[in-house]
Formats: sequence, structure tokens, C-alpha cells
Amino acid sequence: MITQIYFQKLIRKFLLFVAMKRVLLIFLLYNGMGSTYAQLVKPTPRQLDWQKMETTAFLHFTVNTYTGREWGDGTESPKIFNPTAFDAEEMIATLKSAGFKMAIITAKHHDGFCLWPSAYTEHSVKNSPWKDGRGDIVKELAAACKKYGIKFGFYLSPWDRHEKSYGTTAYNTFYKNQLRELLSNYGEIAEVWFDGAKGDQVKMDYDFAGYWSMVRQLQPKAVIFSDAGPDVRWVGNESGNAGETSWSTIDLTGLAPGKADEKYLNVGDPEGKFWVPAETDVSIRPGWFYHPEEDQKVKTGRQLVNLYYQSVGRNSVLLLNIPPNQSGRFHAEDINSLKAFRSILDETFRHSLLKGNVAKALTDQQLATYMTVKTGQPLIMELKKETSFDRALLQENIAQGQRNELAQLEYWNGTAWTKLISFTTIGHKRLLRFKPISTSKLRLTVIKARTNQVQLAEIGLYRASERE
Ligand code: FUL
Repeated sequence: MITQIYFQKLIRKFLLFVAMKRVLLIFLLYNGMGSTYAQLVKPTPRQLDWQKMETTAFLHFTVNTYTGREWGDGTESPKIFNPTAFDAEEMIATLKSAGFKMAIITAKHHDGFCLWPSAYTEHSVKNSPWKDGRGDIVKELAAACKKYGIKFGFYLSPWDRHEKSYGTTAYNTFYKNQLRELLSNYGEIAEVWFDGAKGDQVKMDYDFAGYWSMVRQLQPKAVIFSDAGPDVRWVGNESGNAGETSWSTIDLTGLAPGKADEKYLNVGDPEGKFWVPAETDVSIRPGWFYHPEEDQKVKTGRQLVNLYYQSVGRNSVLLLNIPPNQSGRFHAEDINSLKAFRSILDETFRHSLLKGNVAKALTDQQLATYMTVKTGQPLIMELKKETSFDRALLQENIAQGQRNELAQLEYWNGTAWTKLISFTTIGHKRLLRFKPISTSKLRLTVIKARTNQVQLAEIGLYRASERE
């Protein structure tokens, strides 16, 4: 009897052990799956705000505008800088009406000439004839941006070919002093641009960590751009081409300003542990600075629209450079192209043909309202009538991370589903161009996605402007 009871106890203990092991196994498995969700990297609020701007402007302006060079060597006399008709308001108003949401000025380019009267150098506007040395380009542009309701940022070249302390540790102090002036005296700064370009004659050990922490401290809303982020990364080329596959995540190991793996920066990395989306900087002209001989080489509105598809349409932000001319204004050719650019985009994207045909969340232009599309479970979209279109737009709710890896659109040709187009990343925005098709039924299938689902925030179908 005693042995029987003992035996029963033993069996119970054994069964309990087996059950516990199972629970533990299930727990571990579930936890493993759960952690995939938890690991999705997400943007900070300042990165989200930055991404939503989509089109931003760069203004390259310095002594080069007067010497015809692209890189000044620092020996230029401040006396040559004289933009007699400088008109910040006119330029910013032009940018505003062309849909640009921010302007970034080259406060100091590699030549070291400062567009503001820095207290730390004589190489600035204060020794130029412009406004008898009492002018401040940075101040006027910052004020104009404020007036027209667009954001303002600056480029402060770490490479300085004029400053004598360059190459020594004293230069880091000099650079920080200038950075502090720009971060403290010109209102809210939305982006600080750290260029990686530098000469190899003089070795300089930049204190980027120190520069960046000063930006964080004095302008916590500003995003920091460089080849290696930390907020926004270089797209890896200056031709206006974000990757066909474009991840906002990246692994920063081994990256530093001036030390860029261009292909890696271009595509990003789905496994990357850091959210550092790509910014596409490109000039409206062959050079970054204004040169009169390039007046007939200004990109047309149509070419700019193509750049928009290749940047904003590939999960990036377009930073289009429009350089002021010697008088301190935009040239008429550039203004014409900007106007055409905006009117073509407006014509194409004014009205989505899907509106009223799918769930409101997908066409309300609110990224926070979305529909979860699981891999292998197609989203079917029926149109009220046969409709012809040649452009598609998709957006993810990136506040919760970037997920789509591969998806396809198919249309109903009357008897069967026919492939229209397949594509990789979506991210903030994916724009697709294809030959016009006519259909009343369409389906989106997510084939591969991180966490096996996509938070689809927006989907649209359009008919491209004849002028595209
Ligand atoms: C480069 C610079 O060397 C060019 O002059 C220009 O400013 C471009 C945006 O970045 O690295």
C-alpha cells in the first residue's frame, strides 16, 4: 500500500515536471516571437517630423558665388562678397509656394567665410561691402523662414581652409564657438548639416561627439545630418537617387562623417539597430554654387519631378539645392523650374482615384490611422467603375517601424489577376510608376514583411500629369 502511494506520488511528480517543461518551452518560444516585435526600431518624434516634410531646400552661397569655384581655398577676400539685391523674403516665399518645408543655408562652407558676423573670425560678412559690413545673411533667412512658416537649418562645414587653428585641438573649440552662435542666436533650428568632405593635406581630429551633444543641448528638436547620422544619413550620392530598396534602419558600426560606405548608406539595412533615414541632397544645377555659365543647365520641372519620385517616392527626404546668384536672389530659370515642379506634382497627386473606394483610414492622409495587412492575405480594392491610372502611392505607419520587404500589386483583367508591379520597401512613402492600365479591381499582397505584417497608412492611385 505504502509503495503504491509512493508510486502514485512519483507519477504525479513526473507528470507535473513534463507539464512545467511544456509551459516553459511555450513561454520561451512565445517570448522569442514577441521579441521580434519589440525589436522593431522606431523613429524619434524629431525624425518623424523631419520625414513628413518630404521636400526641403538647400541654399549654397558664399565667396564661391563670386569666384566661380565650387570649393574656395580660404584666401578669398571678404570684399568680393556683395549681394547688392539680397532678398531673403523673396527667396523663401518662392520656396514656400513651391512646397518646400525647410531651407538650409551654408552658413560656412569649406572656404571658412561666414555668412553671419561671427565673433570668432574676421573672415565673414562683417568685412564685406554688403550693408557696409552690418548685414547678417543667416539672420535675414531665419526671419524670412519664420515669417513664411517654413523650418530653418544650417550647414557649418567642419573643414575650414581659412582658419589658422585648423588641424589642432584648438579648432574644435573654435568650431564649437561658431556652432554655439548659430544654435543660440537664430531661433528654432530644425536641422544641422555636418558635411563629411575634408582635404587630406591637413589632418584634423574632429570632436563630432562634442558638436552633436551641443546641438542636442541647445536645439533638442533639430535633426543632425552626417554620413553617419545620428538622426539623418547621407543617401550615398549627389545625383538624387535613393535606393530602390531604402531602409530607414542601419547599423552604424564603422560609419563616421567622411567615412561612408555609399552603397550601404543608399540601401540601409533591415537588420540595422538604429533609425537613421536617408536624405537625398542634389542640386538644381550642375554645381552646388551659382555660376552664370550654368544658367542653361538648370534642371527642368520635369527633371525635378523625376528626382521627387527617386527620393520622396523611395522613403527619403529631398534636399534640393537652389543657389542664390551674385545679386543674392534666385535666377529666373531656377524659379521657373520650381514653379513647374510644383504644378506638375499638384496635377498628378491632387486627386486619388481610390478615394471613396477603400477604408477611410487608407485615404485620410493621417499616418496614424492604418490597416494591418498580413503577409499572404491580399487586400482587395474594388473601384466603382473601370478606371485608368499609371501611378500608385503607398505609405506605412512608420511611427511603429518599417516593415514591408516585398509586395505586389495585381489587377483584374476581366478573367484573371494579372501582375502590375512588385516592389520592395515602402517606409514613409513609396511611389510607383507604370504604363497606364484600366481596371475596376486591384489587389495588394504583402509577400514578405518584418513581423509578417504591414501597417498600411495610405494607398492611392493616380493618373500622371501630361507634363511629367
Ligand atoms: C559636399 C561638399 O564638398 C559640396 O561642396 C557640397 O556642399 C555638398 C552638399 O557636400 O560634401
